[in-house]
Amino acid sequence: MELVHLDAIRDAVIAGKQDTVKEAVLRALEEGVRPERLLNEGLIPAMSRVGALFEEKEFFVPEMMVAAIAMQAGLALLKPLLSATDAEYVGKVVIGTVKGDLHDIGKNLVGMMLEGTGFKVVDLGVDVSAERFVVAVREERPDILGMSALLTTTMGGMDSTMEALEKAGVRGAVKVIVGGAPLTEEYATRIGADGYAPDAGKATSLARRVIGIAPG
Ligand code: B1M
Repeated sequence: MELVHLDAIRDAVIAGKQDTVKEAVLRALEEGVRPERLLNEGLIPAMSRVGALFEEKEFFVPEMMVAAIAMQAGLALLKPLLSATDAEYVGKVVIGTVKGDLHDIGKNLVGMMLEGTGFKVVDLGVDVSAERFVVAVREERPDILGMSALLTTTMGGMDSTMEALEKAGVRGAVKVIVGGAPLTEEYATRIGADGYAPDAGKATSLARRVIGIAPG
């Protein structure tokens, strides 16, 4: 039965039918399917399929866009369940998607999971310049700065931000973690970040680790 729900969610996201996604998510929750399962086996794989269809030129930007909107409609229903927490406050994270990059689903998920494990999250949104990251570090005084990039053409924004943090004299005041599909551990090391996480779950353990807290 769970598989039927997961298939329905995936198909509706790929077809960009947000009302159908919402109905399918609510029905699955009512029937006791765990929100993590709906996310990891329904919503996220649907986006991978959309990416593949885009590469195969079956989908173009508009289809990718409506699928993203449908995915976010489902995610909004899961958010209160995924980020609900009685976890103790452990620290503050400023997060954003780098300059030139409008992809925010992964970044939002990471923020949501961090909130669920006791972090206060200040989300700067998308298309965030190096200068804006620096200002946020100065003003918010976070424990961690998190940067996301989904494009090979924008990931260099992380490098520029690292340089800007150094130049502004605030690099030592904050731990930096990075993630996003085109990134690698090697890239993170090369730009001098404190850590890289391939997914939202690993981002939460990484965040705790870089500030010296045991995994939650
Ligand atoms: Co775009 N897009 N897109 N897109 N898009 C990709 C990324 C692409 C891989 C598709 C493809 O070709 N297969 C490709 C990039 C190729 C490359 O650079 N290597 C691509 C392209 C080319 C483009 C445009 C250039 C297309 C065009 O205009 N011709 C354009 C660029 C716009 C811009 O940003 N300036 C574009 C536009 C868009 C939309 C706006 C239509 C839409 C985004 C809507 C939105 O985000 N609000 C979109 C979408 C939806 C995608 C795909 C299909 C899905 C992305 C997604 O949401 N995945 C994507 C294909 C794919 O990823 N397979 C694609 C689900 C999400 C949960 O995963 O974001 O990877 P992800 O996040 C994960 C991890 O990466 C990690 O944890 C997350 C959760 O587990 N993570 C972190 C992410 N950030 C992290 C930060 C951390 C730690 C972990 O610490 C701080």
